[in-house]
Amino acid sequence: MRSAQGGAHEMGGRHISGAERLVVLQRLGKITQDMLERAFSHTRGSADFVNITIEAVPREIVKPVRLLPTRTVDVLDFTAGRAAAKSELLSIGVSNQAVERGMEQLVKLTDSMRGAMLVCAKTGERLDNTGMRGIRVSRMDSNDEDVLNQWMECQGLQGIHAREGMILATKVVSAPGVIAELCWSDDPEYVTGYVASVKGYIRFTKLKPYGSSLGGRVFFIRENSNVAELCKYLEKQPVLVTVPTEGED
Ligand code: WAQ
Ligand code: MG
Ligand code: MG
Ligand code: MG
Repeated sequence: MRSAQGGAHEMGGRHISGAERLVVLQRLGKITQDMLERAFSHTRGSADFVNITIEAVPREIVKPVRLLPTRTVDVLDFTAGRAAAKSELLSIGVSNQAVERGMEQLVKLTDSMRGAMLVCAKTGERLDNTGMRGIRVSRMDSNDEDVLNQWMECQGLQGIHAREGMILATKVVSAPGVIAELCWSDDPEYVTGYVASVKGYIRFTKLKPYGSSLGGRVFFIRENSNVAELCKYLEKQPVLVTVPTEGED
């Protein structure tokens, strides 16, 4: 689902929200209904354009991927949060120049993108050519909603933002060539963001000022990656995120 205000995205409408699920046929009605409600009662404003696309996915091509381990870092304010996020990115192996340029490209956005920016983890150069649209990751979900809810409760996590963030980040980090992701929401009330990599999903309690409608995502990509292959994986490869059961993690 993608929704906008002031007409469709491609007609210059302002991005309101998006969501993607991977579910069994029986849940389609309920989930479509939930998506509609979300589009019309979003904190970024009410949508006047909604596009819902439904496609069948052959079960054989669905790839299971284990949920990233999660940790939360409490920070005083967004300045401290961004500094801590930068340190985390450096420790993962993103170059200093790429961290600075990647963060700068996110901070200087004046409007919401629908998708993410692909940025070279060495030079910080933008690698996709989708401008303000960005690359939208799709076809991912948890393999068992109840198990995920239980797991989140045990971790002291709650809410749709964390849930969707973890699922998206787990798929993104599993993609060929992705080294790390940096994200904060464009929903004005949601200030917690994260850095994800094979090391885990690291949440920082503040990565932007409260009330700001500016957010986005940067995927840091290994130098010389095949960008077309990567985009195909991010946009098309169905992924079901599995929650580690006791004794496994
Ligand atoms: N694919 C690529 N980029 C996306 C996608 C997607 N499926 N969904 C959102 N984005 C980009 C896009 O530029 C949005 O404007 C931006 O990210 C923010 O999206 O508590 O809610 O859905 O664990 O507002 C982080 C959760 C929540 C932290 C992030 O982002 C936590 C969030 P939002
Ligand atoms: Mg979202
Ligand atoms: Mg990877
Ligand atoms: Mg949003």
